[in-house]
Amino acid sequence: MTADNRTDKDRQLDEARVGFQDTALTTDQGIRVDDTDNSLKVGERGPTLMEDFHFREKITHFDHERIPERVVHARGAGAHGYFEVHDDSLAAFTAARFLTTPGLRTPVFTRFSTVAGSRGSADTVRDVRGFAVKFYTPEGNFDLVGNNMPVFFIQDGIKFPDFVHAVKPEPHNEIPQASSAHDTLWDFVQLQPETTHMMMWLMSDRALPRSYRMMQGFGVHTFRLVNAEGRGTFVKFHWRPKLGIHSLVWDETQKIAGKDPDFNRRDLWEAIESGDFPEWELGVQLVPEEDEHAFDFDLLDATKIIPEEQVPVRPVGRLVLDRNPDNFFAETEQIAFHLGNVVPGIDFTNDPLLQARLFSYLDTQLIRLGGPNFPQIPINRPVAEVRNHHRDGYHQMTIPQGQASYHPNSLGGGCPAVGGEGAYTHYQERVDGNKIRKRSESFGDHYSQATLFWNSMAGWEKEHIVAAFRFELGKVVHLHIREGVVRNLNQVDHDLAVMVAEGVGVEPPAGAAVPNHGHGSPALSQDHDPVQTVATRKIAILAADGVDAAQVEGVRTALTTEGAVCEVLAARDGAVRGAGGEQVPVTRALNTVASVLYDAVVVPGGEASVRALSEDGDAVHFVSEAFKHGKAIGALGAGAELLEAARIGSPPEPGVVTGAEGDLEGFTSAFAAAAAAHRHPARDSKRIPA
Ligand code: HDE
Repeated sequence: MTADNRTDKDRQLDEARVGFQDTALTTDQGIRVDDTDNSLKVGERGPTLMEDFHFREKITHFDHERIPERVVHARGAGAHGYFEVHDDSLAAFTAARFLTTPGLRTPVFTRFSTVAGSRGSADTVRDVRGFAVKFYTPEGNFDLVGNNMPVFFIQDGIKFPDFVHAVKPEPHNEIPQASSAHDTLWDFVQLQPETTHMMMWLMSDRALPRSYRMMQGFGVHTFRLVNAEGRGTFVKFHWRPKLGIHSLVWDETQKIAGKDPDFNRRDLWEAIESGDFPEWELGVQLVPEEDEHAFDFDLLDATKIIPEEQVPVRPVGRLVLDRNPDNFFAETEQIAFHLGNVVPGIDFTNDPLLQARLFSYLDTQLIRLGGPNFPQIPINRPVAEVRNHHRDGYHQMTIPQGQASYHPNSLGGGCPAVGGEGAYTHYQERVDGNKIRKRSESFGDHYSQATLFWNSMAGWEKEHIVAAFRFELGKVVHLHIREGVVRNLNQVDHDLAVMVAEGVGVEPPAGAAVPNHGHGSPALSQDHDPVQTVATRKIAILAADGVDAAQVEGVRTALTTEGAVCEVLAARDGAVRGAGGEQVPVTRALNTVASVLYDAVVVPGGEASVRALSEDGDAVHFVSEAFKHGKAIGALGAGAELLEAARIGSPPEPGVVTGAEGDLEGFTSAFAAAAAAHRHPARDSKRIPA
């Protein structure tokens, strides 16, 4: 971030930032320390003395370094940035200034997360991803605490502890870590059919994002916008990534979890460090209040989407993440999101999941961050002024002046004053009813939208969903649980249920429970209108001594110009010798990486190089595995021999691009197009032993 586009939040954080350049080591009391490597002892070999205050302070602080991890969404990564609205057209619907003031740059901090795994778990597990954005608006903080899937597992928040207990590692042996493939989760799922729609999303590739920068975000619930006249409009929030929506494949994710458990976190960090600032478009679906009951589902039911074909997503503004945190704990770990943080112009609905969340976030943060003053932690502080009568508590960081800490008061001149311009007023909604523990009948259909999702998938997406169900249920020990899930799936689609049943040793259902309604929503498919670009894609160039240095350079220059990130990989680090004796610098040694960490691979020519690579099991495996995962593979001239060694040269397969020695330009443009397509699922890859 350059000096002139610093946000108000950034300037505020300066007050808390501490540098260490050219400083001396001190105790917490500011006393300079003469030795931090040897404790104070009686004699050189003697016992340590209690009076060694530096030793005691150092150890005590260390002993207390850990705070509880988040009960869900413990594993996350975050970044600073800003939000800018395109125009003032939402002013008819909301009074929120950050949504209606063009030119206003609202600082944000965004945290992405997995849900089930603990803080040290791998990034690429099958899971929902959290997508939480804190907007530091001039009217106070607004938190949009969403996920990368538009629906949720349950309809009423009172079920949340049950759901989370079921998905987390099992209580007797704390197995498995960060995985839904176990008995308790699927037991809950089979008995709680409202989970069906979300389970379709979770079994789809949406649960395996290639990058946080390439996933959608959703507010999930129906919220309410309220305009200056107090008129309400229902709203669903959407985030759309500029780089398109792209996923990994399951085999790849499992391998990445070992090769680089920080894969998504690293990707976000590196993109921002290299100036490829991740960007999303905020969109809204607006529903007039009079249309509340115009749908065949309930707007208050968080297991339902509003199909985009029914209510289009209207673009609102852009979110850009352009600065990594200075300190993970101080910022990413201590940030506290809360659905209840709203600004004038945004309000809630009676969605019972939303209502429960309104209680939970503040409650959990009181224990996680150790008391009621956590809003004073730098990353949580609003840029708007904070003045109230809250006092005392652990870690009070301000020095409230004056005698009056109550309202009304005369001793403080009546201040801080209540009301006035910009004060939040709750939307006035008339509600009548008896107290009752009951689910509304309008929440009763658990299958139609699961079917809608299934019907909307491309062929390869359906294959991945079936494979995911087979994998997950294959890990479930109790047969009756597998059977229960298949029974539910037969309510979604008969073919789906049969395909899953056949893979997991369950008797396939004889006939459809209900006929498939046949409707789809094209926008739900990742195949729908995909964004195709090589920008920020990681491309491996395999080389050994004797490589054609001009080709390496030509490929690298062409792809880098289009925004790709190219790395030369060889058996050893340093450099390889080009065919003409040139030094070709190596970015990484093959033993430190793997094909799963790249989006595409190129094998340049140079006979000696290709011969050496063809005899190197790691290089051959690299190419085979990239093929298996549907990645673009390019070979120039003699490079094609490595494809033969990997058994993928012929017959021609989608996304495998070969080029003649002299046709660098034709090759790079065909290869770039293949890499931009992200993956080529229509390949015969089952035969590949990788
Ligand atoms: Fe959360 N959720 N949640 N959740 N949630 C938390 O708050 C909860 C739900 C979401 O990066 C917790 O500070 C309940 C839906 C995100 O810090 C906790 C229910 C959606 C994050 C909590 C839900 C979310 C959380 C744990 C059902 C998507 C991480 C630590 C009624 C719209 C935010 C914390 C971050 C975190 C409760 C359901 C998103 C326990 C009770 C639906 C992105 O308060």
